[in-house]
Amino acid sequence: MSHTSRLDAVVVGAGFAGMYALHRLRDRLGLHVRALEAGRGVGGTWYWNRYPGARCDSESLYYSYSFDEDLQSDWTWSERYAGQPEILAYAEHVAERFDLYRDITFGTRVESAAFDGDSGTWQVCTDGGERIEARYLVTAVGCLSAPQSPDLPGAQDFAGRILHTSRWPEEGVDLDGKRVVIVGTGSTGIQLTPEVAQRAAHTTVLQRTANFAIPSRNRPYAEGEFEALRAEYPRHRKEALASAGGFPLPAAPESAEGLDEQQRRTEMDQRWRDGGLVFLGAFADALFNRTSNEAMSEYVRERIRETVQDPATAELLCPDDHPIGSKRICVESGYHAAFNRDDVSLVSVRENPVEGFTRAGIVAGGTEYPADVVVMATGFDAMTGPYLRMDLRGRGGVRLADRWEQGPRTYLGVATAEFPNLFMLTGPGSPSVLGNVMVSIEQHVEWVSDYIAHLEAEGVRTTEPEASAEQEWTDHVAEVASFTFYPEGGSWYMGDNTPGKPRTFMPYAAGMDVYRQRCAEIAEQGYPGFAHA
Ligand code: NA7
Repeated sequence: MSHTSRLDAVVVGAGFAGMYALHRLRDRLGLHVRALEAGRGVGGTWYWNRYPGARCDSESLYYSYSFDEDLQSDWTWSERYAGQPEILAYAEHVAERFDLYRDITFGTRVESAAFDGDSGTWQVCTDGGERIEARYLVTAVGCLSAPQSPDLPGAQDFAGRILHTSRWPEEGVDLDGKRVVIVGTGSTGIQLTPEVAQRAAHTTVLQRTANFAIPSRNRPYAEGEFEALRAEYPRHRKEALASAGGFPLPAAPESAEGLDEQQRRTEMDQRWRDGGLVFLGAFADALFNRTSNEAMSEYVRERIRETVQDPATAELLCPDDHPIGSKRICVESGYHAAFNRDDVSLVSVRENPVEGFTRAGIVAGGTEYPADVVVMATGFDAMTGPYLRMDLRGRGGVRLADRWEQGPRTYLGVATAEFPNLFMLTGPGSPSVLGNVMVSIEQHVEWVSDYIAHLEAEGVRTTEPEASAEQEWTDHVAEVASFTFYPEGGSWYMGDNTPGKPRTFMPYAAGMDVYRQRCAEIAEQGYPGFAHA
């Protein structure tokens, strides 16, 4: 039976963005707030992505909330790059510590939300039949939360199990002695493969595009090591805030141009030894200078050839169709080396696409690959997917799907015209996915909640971006991307991985530091670009 609840704000999602938004709006602003979460627990990405090997590619030191001194000084990370169980435990710890559970409704998906102009409220409908009326709608739906798999015929005939990595069962999957086929070699497939290889009788990886992957150099912190780092949190946090990607990079030469072979090599060796995403910072112009980018791309290919014993397999693993960094760079722990095992094979499906299932396995290019388990590590309808899978309607019933038909349009990535009092956290047009998302999340939540406090204080009933401000920001996001190699990537950043999706670069590529500064100026100037009613 349906009933209507009345709130000040609905937060959609209880991942790191939703949890902090709930805390801030409820405990700082004193609003009546509830978070609605499709999962049965908090953690968002880290709740859903339980596949073996799931791990953060931002360092633990920077991948946590900084807003509460006691919280950050109490929590101890055990590894340089935290794994999914530890991050999920952290999310649960935060939820308990800030008493968030009492205002989160789990197992509840928002099916639609429509703005009612007469009452100036959002009418939110859930799959449980609940209707909620709220003045503010805050979407904390994540950027990579709408999983996608190719629509392949024959799935119902397949005798084995088909899994998507982001819907990995909580109780785990028995892979021991099984024949496993993995489809997809993005960050997820690259993390998953060495873990599966250790357990399966045979692992077959179906690769459409070879990706650049940098060794993580993950390791447990030595005794006292994290405590020593933690003691310097003020400095680390400050450096993270001042950086473009939400974590500091060692100083780098401006360009590979002008450096001789040995100098280039020294820079890249150092970063290769450090591991992780810092490799991309070897030359400051890596994302817009061909010489720098090609030097780095070739360096990675050389390392792959050194690691992988079979030359044909090594060549297949060498990315050759996009500049390094134009697709999200991957961080690996034993991925390339896994192909030295006799029980792991790599198949290129670039020319021989995956076609469908038979009773015994999966077929690509006319060849059947027998399997007990097929894992789709095929990614997400990124950034806009979570929005467009809800039926969102703004003023006068306008559909978000129609407004965004040619690609997402936002002002600062947090709001979109004709959708009053809708605030998006890590929305398209924000820099969140181009680095350490935690830093973006805190900035978004604080900026949005400060803005809501301002609206409340001024007695403003509704706000939405002016069409011209939205246009300017949308053009600016595209223009910044056009100076980089990002549009060449064939990536989820561009919507390339989702059939029928318009091709636009969705994140803001000027850097989190630049973005933060711009948002701060807008707040200081009294929020120009927003129309208040
Ligand atoms: P990604 O990075 O989108 O990777 C998905 C992979 O799946 C990628 O290798 C795709 O190849 C491949 N794919 C997708 N559809 C197919 C079909 N039909 N056939 C063969 N291969 C296919 O998703 P991830 O989950 O790995 O990572 C997402 C983000 O999470 C990551 O960037 C980090 O930020 C964390 P393609 O490259 O499109 O040719």
